[in-house]
Amino acid sequence: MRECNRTTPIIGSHLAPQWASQSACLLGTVLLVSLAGCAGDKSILDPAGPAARDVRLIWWVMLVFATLVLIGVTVLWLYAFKPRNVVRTPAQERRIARRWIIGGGIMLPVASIITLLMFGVSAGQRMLPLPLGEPPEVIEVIGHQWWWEVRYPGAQGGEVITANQLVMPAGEPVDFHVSSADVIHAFWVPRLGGKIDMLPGRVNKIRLEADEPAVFGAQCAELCGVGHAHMQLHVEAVPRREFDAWLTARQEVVLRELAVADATHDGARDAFKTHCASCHQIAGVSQGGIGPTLSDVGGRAMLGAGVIAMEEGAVSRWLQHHQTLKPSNKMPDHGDVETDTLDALGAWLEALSP
Ligand code: HEC
Ligand SMILES: [Cu+2]
Repeated sequence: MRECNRTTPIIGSHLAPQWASQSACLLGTVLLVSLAGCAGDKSILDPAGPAARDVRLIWWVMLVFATLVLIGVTVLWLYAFKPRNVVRTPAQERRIARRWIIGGGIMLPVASIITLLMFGVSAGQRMLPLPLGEPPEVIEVIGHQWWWEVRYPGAQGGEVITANQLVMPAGEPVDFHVSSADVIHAFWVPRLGGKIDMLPGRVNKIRLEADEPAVFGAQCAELCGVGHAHMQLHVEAVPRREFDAWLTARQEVVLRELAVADATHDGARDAFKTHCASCHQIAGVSQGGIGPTLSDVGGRAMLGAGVIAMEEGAVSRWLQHHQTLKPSNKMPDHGDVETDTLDALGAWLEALSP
């Protein structure tokens, strides 16, 4: 930062006021900081699938194009200030003005937009769920304030429903059918492709593919209320065989068995029926549909749509502090439930891991 405060002339010694060097430094700092966004599990600049590579190409094309336009406009703007001693007739003035309007105001934007459209349309085409020889896996994602419901209607042995985690097969296209249970959300896995709006009462479709098994970050990309920033989704692409096994482990019959098998959790199950069953579904125990299903909650990587990592004691911690961890989320505070009961509930729910 010391460098930044020096009044090093940048443009030309007598022309460079202090603000010029300072703004250059500020710009440099902003650019450096934004470079930090180039890596990581939510970076569009680090694509992990065909659709995302198209998005990155558009990003670079637009960056280069916009930079050229900026330079061009700046040069013209400086040129306009050049002192000159020409006298023109009003007719000449009008002709020059007309040229600028037609060239700079009509032809330049039309050419720019057509060039960008050529890239945009071909990239968009690739994300469309067009018919394929072999129909792809369909995964339904439904946005809720502020969590994700994920359904696998094509699973062998019956539909599988989970929440706040998305497991998909790697190395093959997957069609995502997205919608919303309340307000508008947007489904976005930056390393796999473009975002798509999740609208109540409508199903939007996007085709994404992960080249290889990996874990990706995803984020709701449409401001949907106070919990919007805390609406993240853990996405995991796994080999096809692992994916099928994962689904089999989440069949209703398996989950039912899991939920009622262990007699040491009888107390927790009863407490659940009293305090939680109206909002949460657990196979074989309850049918509540307001909050995320908890049938397989112990197997999730994160709780609260990305708020805390799942580890021993995490569910109990969530139950006691969820309004601090994720302010204003739609689960009521459990201040009226004894801490011991919440601990017992936590231990039972963590055991629900197929
Ligand atoms: C009024 C409805 C309601 C009641 C009652 C309720 N919950 Fe919730 N619960 C929710 C909602 C909504 C969420 C999602 C919060 C979020 O992440 O924004 C949630 C989230 C959770 C989660 C996190 C799941 C995940 O994948 O992130 C757990 C665990 C949980 N609830 C357990 C319980 C337990 C145990 C009880 C009873 C003591 C309970 N809930 C009572 C509505 C409710
Ligand atoms: Cu949102």
